[in-house]
This record gives sequence, C-alpha cells and structure tokens, in this order.
Amino acid sequence: MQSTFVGTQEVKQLDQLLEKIADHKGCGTSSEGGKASCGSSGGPADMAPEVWEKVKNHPCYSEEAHHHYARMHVAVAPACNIQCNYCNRKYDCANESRPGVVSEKLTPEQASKKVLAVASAIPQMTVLGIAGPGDPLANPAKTFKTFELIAKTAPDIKLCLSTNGLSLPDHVDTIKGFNVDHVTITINMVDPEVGQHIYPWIFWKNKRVTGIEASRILTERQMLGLEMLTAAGVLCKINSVMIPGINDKHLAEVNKAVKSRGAFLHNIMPLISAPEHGTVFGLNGQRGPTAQELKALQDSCEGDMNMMRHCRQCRADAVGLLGEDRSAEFTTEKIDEMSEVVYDAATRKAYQELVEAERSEKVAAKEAAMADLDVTDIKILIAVATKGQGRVNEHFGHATEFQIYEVGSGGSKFVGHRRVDLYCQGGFGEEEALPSVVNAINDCHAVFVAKIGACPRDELKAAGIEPVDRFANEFIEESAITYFKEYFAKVCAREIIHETRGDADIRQGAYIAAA
Ligand code: CLF
Ligand code: SF4
Repeated sequence: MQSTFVGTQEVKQLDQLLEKIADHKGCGTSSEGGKASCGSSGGPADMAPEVWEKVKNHPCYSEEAHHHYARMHVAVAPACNIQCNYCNRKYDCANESRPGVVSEKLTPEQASKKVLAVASAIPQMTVLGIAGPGDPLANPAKTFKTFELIAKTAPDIKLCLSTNGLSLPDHVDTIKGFNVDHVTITINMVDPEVGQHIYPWIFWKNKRVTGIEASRILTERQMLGLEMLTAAGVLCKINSVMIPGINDKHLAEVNKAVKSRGAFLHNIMPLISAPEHGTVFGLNGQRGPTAQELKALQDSCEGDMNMMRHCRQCRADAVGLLGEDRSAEFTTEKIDEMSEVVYDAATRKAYQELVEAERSEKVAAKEAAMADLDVTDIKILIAVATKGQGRVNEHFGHATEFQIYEVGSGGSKFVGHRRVDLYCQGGFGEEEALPSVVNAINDCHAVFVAKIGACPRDELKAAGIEPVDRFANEFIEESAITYFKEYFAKVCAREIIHETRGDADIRQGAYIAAA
C-alpha cells in the first residue's frame, strides 16, 4: 500500500521569519572561546524553530545534516540564458563532478519516476534539487512541471532550486506557489566592471547583450530576485565562485550585499578550471584558489554571515550524500526497466527516525568531549576519511575525499573537504597517487582513518602528517576534540612544539571514482 506523510511546510509571517533569520546571522562569531557552532553547522539551539524545520534535513543548508541526509538532482533544464566563463555544458565525464555536467537529460515524467525510485532505495534522500545542466528558470515549464509531479507523489521531499537569477523576478510567485522553500542564486559580483570578466553575454529580451551592460542587467535582476524571495519567506543561499585576480577581493562586498538583502547562507566555492574542460577560464590558464586562500576568504566573511563550506560542486544529475555520487545506479535505462515504483513513505519515515537518534548521540558525544577544553589560541586542522554518519569509517586507500576539521579551544568545526585520487586500486596501493593526497591535506596535522597500510603511513609521517586509526568508527568531532586535548597537553609538557603547517591544493581535474 502506498502511504505518504507531509513534512513541515508551515510558512510564517514574512516579517517574523526575516527577523528570526536576521537574529541568527553573525553567530559564526560567537564560537570564540565558547561552543563552536554555526556557519552552516548550527543546530536547533542556534536558530528559530521555523528556520530549523526548513534546514534540519537539508544537506546543503545544514553542514551537520550533510553527514546523514542525501540530495538528488534531476537534469530537466538543458538551456541557459547567460554564459559564464567557467562553464561548458558539453563536457561530460562520469568521473567529473561539477555544476553543469550531466550524463542524461530527462523529461519531467522521467524525472518524477526517477525521484520515486531513488527515494525508495535511499530513504535518507530528503531533497530534490533542480540545478541544470542549464538554468532551471530558463526552462520554467519543465522545472515547474517536475516540481508539480513530485509534490503530488512524494510530499515529504523538500524542493530546491538553483539559478543564475536572470529570470528569477518573473518566477517568484510560482516558486512560492509550489512551496519551494530553498533557492540558490549564483552571484559572483555586484559590480558590472568585475562582472564583464566573468560573463561574456546574457540573453535578455530576445537579444544577446554583451560587455558591462550584460553584467549590469544581471546584477540588478539578481538583487531584485533575492529581495523578492526573502520577502516571500523563502530561504536563500548564495553561491559565489572564487576566481583569483578577478573577484576574490570583491567577494567580501558581495557578501555584504546579499546579507543586507536577507540571504541565509553564503557558499564561496573555488573555481574549477582545467584546460580539458574547454571553458574560457580553463583554456586561458585562469587558476583556482589554493585551499588556504579559500579558507581565509570564508573565514573573513564568517563574522558577517553563515558560511557554507561543505559544498561538493555537484553535477546536475548527482544522487546521494554530498561527496558521493550514486547517479550511475539510477540511469534512465534502469529506471525505464522498473515497471512500477512504490513510494513507501512509512519506511522512509522510520529510517529517518533512526538517523535522528544517531544524530542526537553524535551531538551529545561532542558536547561531552568539549566539557574540559583548555583555553588556547592554538588551532590545528585534521583530515578525516569518512563514508558518512559523522564517523571515522573509511579506509585511507578507499577515500576519494577527506573532510577537514579545524579544532581548538572553541571545539571542532568542519571547514572544507579535499578531493583526492584513490590510493587503493584493485587491492594495491597506487604510489603515484600518494603525493597528490599529501598535497591535498598538507595543511593538516593529522589524518583520521578507519585503517591504513604501512607504506602510506610512513610517507604521511615523513610529510609531518600523523596517521591516526585508533578512532575507527567513532564520531569524528568527539575524536577530533579528544585528539586536540592530547596534542595540547603534549605542547604544554614541551614534548612537541606546535607549528602551523603550509598550504594545500584544491583538486582541479577529474577524480578517479571507485569502481
Ligand atoms: Fe542541489 Fe543546490 Fe539544492 Fe543542494 S546542491 S540545488 S542547494 S539540493 Fe549543495 Fe551541490 Fe553545493 Fe549545490 S553541494 S553544488 S550547494
Ligand atoms: Fe553554465 Fe550555470 Fe553559468 Fe548557465 S548559469 S553558463 S549553466 S554555470
């Protein structure tokens, strides 16, 4: 029997909601010396209940939730109405993971069936996003038809949208009408002088507009759309691509502009740029930021606003937890072969209750570990191999990314992730991959793993990174705080001298996915 349940869709009076979001802003600064919280790591104690209801199981809007809940994208929106110098939608590689890239385009009906199939197989999949491969609002009929079908058949799934914002003001009422509570706008500039180096053209009122005029129109439409959405009580996230030498200095101004218009979260992402992508930036050698350049900008903006640091720059057809991509399990061919997909909402609800129990256990363990932290200015970074659930549960050789935590007196905080080449190929260590792994986590003092072989262990130690496997299957943050306490005790006892480490690389090319 098919059963359904309805998630909280309650919409509060606009003024109240905006006030509560505004109250919440800036709490990233409160973690100094107190409990670490916020950015997108905030919990129910950090925000109004109405806001928490909207973000608590959204893996992009809550860092804490992203260890437990999954999202999926359906690629129903092929066309785009602008051109960004970092985009080439023709590029498709099953191992590549970045916006715009997609293997198959779907009709709304195919998309709807796929959502039900994924929701049945992955009960912790809570969010359906439409993010391309073009712009969802340049394809409004397909985008909204898909939302309509999902809202009818799977009303517990949150609807999410990501847009460049050019057409946004024309669609705010429809977005609201479909109870889309989460909208992302990609805003890379608020100054057309900067924008002209990012956007060669936009398609506006049936003609192509180029140069500064294109960016002037785009930024006006983005700001108007953001104001209209926040006025309508929709939670808005802003994505910005950090492009060194073009908008890196300017993004602090973007941060202020979007904050003043009620944006909930700001996600500053690194430019992904390699010649083989065939983008303008890739071909002209425009580099992306280093790990520490990105972190410094995110840190500088955090005092003003909640920052997202766990974005994986997903494909437009991504499926699964952020950081994993299960889209190959749900190809159109496989979905078409399924005769009927039964949507079992009761089973999904029961599974999610188990997830919530484990989540509570994790938060309690972290709080207990923080109880007797000493006050110090020392902070260290720890890389973690994990498959999810907030635990140290991945082997070093099987990790395709490491999550990065900063630990100090204020507790632990997720500050990013680093994608790496798989070290273990077919049961053997791939020696050529090891330097790239070391480069990716070179700013970390330790790497937590469930298991690690002797050879990589020695090489990591030689690079000054301590491999640690004694926290296997334990909660990450509780373990990180325990490790920091021990580290600090050794510093106090003069057994070791604390030194900050260097910079690290952000992976620019395709990664080698697990077979
Ligand atoms: Fe998708 Fe975007 Fe919704 Fe998330 S992704 S439409 S808000 S459900 Fe998330 Fe992926 Fe980053 Fe986007 S990790 S690229 S921020
Ligand atoms: Fe590509 Fe998105 Fe830019 Fe359009 S808005 S050109 S799809 S990155």
